Formats: sequence, structure tokens, C-alpha cells
Amino acid sequence: MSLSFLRLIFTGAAFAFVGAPTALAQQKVVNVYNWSDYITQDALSAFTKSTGIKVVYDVYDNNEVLEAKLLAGKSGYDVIFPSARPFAANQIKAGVYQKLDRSKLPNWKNLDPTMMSSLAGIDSGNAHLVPYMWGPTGIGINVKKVRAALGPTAQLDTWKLLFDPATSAKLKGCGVAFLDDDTEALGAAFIYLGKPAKSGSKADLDAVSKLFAAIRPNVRYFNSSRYIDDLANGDICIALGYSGDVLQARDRAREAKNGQEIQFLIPAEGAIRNIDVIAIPKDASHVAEAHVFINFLMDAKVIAGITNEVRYPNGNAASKAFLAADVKADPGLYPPAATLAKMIDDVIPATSADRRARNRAWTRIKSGK
Ligand code: N2P
Repeated sequence: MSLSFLRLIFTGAAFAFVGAPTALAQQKVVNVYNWSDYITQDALSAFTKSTGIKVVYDVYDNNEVLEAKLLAGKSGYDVIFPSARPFAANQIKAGVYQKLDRSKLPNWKNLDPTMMSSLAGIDSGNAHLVPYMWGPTGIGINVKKVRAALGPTAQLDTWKLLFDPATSAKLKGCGVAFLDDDTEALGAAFIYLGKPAKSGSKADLDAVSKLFAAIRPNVRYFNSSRYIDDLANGDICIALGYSGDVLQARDRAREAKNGQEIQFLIPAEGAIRNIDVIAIPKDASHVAEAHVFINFLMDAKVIAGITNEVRYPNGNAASKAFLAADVKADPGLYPPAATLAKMIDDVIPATSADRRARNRAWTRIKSGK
């Protein structure tokens, strides 16, 4: 089943593997809230088949939506998938998660030690978070359309494509999209301007707002999920996008044989990389089932199967043995060392005032005012 179909059935309505209504009363349940286009139906079906636990699955495409529900409390979710920085880092401080019970997570041994030590920086002793997928945010392009607009020799792996006003104006006609994600979009603009990606200073936010004002008329929309299909179908030609999402767009265009050639580029100036993690809210109702679900996702074969489809590298070292050859060879998933060296992990604003200032700037930028 295609991932786009999965998103349709997952969006809004809860998704469940159901038995007869009478059986439902006794059936164990886990309520999962994850990013769209970030799992396979095979994994969910296999989980219910092997454990008898029904998955009620719901999706979002924006950390702020998840954070608002978590901070309000009683979200109703048992397993959630925030981005580590700055989100899970702040949420741990706010006390919205419970500690994981490692005796219920025998697959813990499969996790990648490098990733665990990175996460320990925001989650002391790795008490609350399990790494899920990670990846850089870069540029998704429709190669032929962008070459037609900019000429055959234009450099493509540069933030200039999105932030240089003259270049952006040339791409307006074939469609420019941005993630609705201030960590990533402001961060990318700051990298382009040679400023710290996490900056929240007034001078830097003024500079970045001015930059966005110059390109804002060329931006068709700010949205963090719609661009996958739009890139795949040729409805937009360039997007600030999460790595695996752009690679899924590439795969969807190939499957559809529609002649659109989509490429993911990590800009030479550097790019933000984020880890998305798995956690259990403090007030979850199905804590035992949540641990069974998380342990299932830590199974090397299961998580490799998900990576092979959603095209994000995972945080499970043991899964490497089960990755598809084309996934292992794809620089969009596993970039060369020189590219990795330029990746930026430090995206936590210095103060909560900085974080609020960034949020306000981002809201103004999107509204075009
Ligand atoms: C999945 C997007 C997840 C990446 N569609 C966000 N870090």
C-alpha cells in the first residue's frame, strides 16, 4: 500500500485494526501520535498480529501541534514522536514525559551508541527518549524544471536557490514551497546569512525577516506535508524539505512514471540535522502497551523495514544488516563524511525569550506582514 494512501487513512480519523465490536472491550490498545509519512502499514499490521494490541494511529506534520497537546495535558496519546531539539528537550524540562522502564525494552541493546550519547545531552541518562529516525533538512528540487528556470550550469546545492531574491523570483513560476517549521526555515535562512541557526537576537531576527520579506511574494505556501505529493506530481519545483520526505517524493514520481525527476540536496553551506525520538507522555493510559510498541519499533528488522520505505536513517545500529542496498548507497540518507561534518545539531535557542521571539517572527513572516 502506498504511503500517500496510508496518510489519507491515518489523517483525522483514528486508524485501527479492529475485531468484532464485542471483542473490542477486552482488546488491548495503544494510542500512537506520529508524523505523517513516517511509518509503514506493514509494521503496524505485524505489531497487532504478533501482540494482539490494537493501534489507534493519528498523525501531525508539525512539532508545535504536538507540543500544544502535550502541554495542555490529557492528550490521550500513549506514544509520541517529537523532534529532539528544541522540542523534546523543552518538554522533558516541562515534565510531560514518564521515565522509560528498560526492563520492558529488551531491544534497547540495538540502539546506536553515538545517537544515545547525543540524546543524553538533552535527556540525562537516556531516561525518557528512544531515537526513531533522523535526517538533515535540505532542498527538494524538480531537476528539469529548476534547470529550465535557472539555466543548465546553475549551482543547485546552495541555499541561494531559496533565499537569493533574484533566484527565487525565477523559480516562482514553477512553484516554491517552505516547511512550516521555524526551527528549520529560520535556521536555514540564518545559515545562508552566516548567522547561528539557533539565533533569537533582535538584530538577527530583523535580518532574517527582511530576507523573507524579499522572497515572500515568490512562496506559494508554508506547509510540512503537502510538498511531498506536489513535488512528485510536478506542481511545485522546489521546497525546503525534510530529507526522507523529498526522497519519498522522488520514489512516488518514479512509481508513477510521470517523468518528474526529484532530487534531495544538502546545501554546501551546511544544514540542520535533527533526531526524532519516541516517548511516553506522563499521563498515558496504556503504559504497558506503549512499552510493547516501542520495543517492537526497536526490533532491528522492523525498523529497517520502515527506513527502507520512508527513506529516513534510523537510530538503531543493529538494523544496518537489514537495510536495502539502495538505501545504504543513497547519499540523501547516508551523506559523505565531508557533508556530515557540516551538519548543525545545535538548534536550541539560548533562552525561552529567544524561542518566543523566533515564534513571533515566524508567524509574521508567514503572514507576509
Ligand atoms: C515526516 C517528517 C519527519 C521529519 N514526514 C521531521 N523531523
